[in-house]
Amino acid sequence: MKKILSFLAIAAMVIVACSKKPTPTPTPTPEPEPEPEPEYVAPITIDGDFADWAKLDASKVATATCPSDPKYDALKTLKVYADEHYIFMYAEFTPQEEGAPISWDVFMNADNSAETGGYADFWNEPDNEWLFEGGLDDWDASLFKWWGEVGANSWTWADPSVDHGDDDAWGAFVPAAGFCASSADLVNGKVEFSIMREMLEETVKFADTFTMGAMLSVSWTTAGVLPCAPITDDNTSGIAPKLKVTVVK
Ligand SMILES: [Ca+2]
Ligand SMILES: [Ca+2]
Repeated sequence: MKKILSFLAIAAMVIVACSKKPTPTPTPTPEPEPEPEPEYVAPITIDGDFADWAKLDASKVATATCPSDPKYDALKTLKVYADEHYIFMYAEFTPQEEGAPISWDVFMNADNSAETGGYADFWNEPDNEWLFEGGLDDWDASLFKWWGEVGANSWTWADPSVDHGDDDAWGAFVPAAGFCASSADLVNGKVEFSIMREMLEETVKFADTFTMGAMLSVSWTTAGVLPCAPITDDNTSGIAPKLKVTVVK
């Protein structure tokens, strides 16, 4: 009888122990922390210190250099680095006096299409739908739109049916508003530029690869052009294809 009672007592203890077994609380699956968007850091600062250019991946920098026997020799080197936020340019040119009146024109076939734009002149392709123009050492440039026939070669960068002047920024499609910048060392012939894409994103549509050419003028006279080719009997104007730039993403 005592054995039976002991057995019942043990059985009761087991039942109590089993009944007291805590129900495990399910561990909530942790929500994955969203990866923060990496903050964009501009690879080039427009500050007149050109050391940042040496830090770029050279394979992603489009470069044109002046050959021997060019038609215009003042522009020696043009480098372009484009990402989704900016178009950056670096140029070396014949040293100038402080305050020299130099202008910097950039002709862009931004959409990389011959179905839009015009103005070949120094280059092979009349497909530029945009011109950025401003003073080289303070390149708060204005944006001019191609108004001519597609593929025509003329200086038709404003509505030809309207008289233009200072009061309408000479017909600029987007007058200077801080979307372009530069920092120049005229005496040593070096300059860096930027175009802020965001301020023009509704206007200028850049293809992943686009083409462009640049012209440096002193006192409104062309002094340097890149890209360019050597003058030969077959190419007396040193005309070349424009520089092909691929946007780094
Ligand atoms: Ca810099
Ligand atoms: Ca075009």
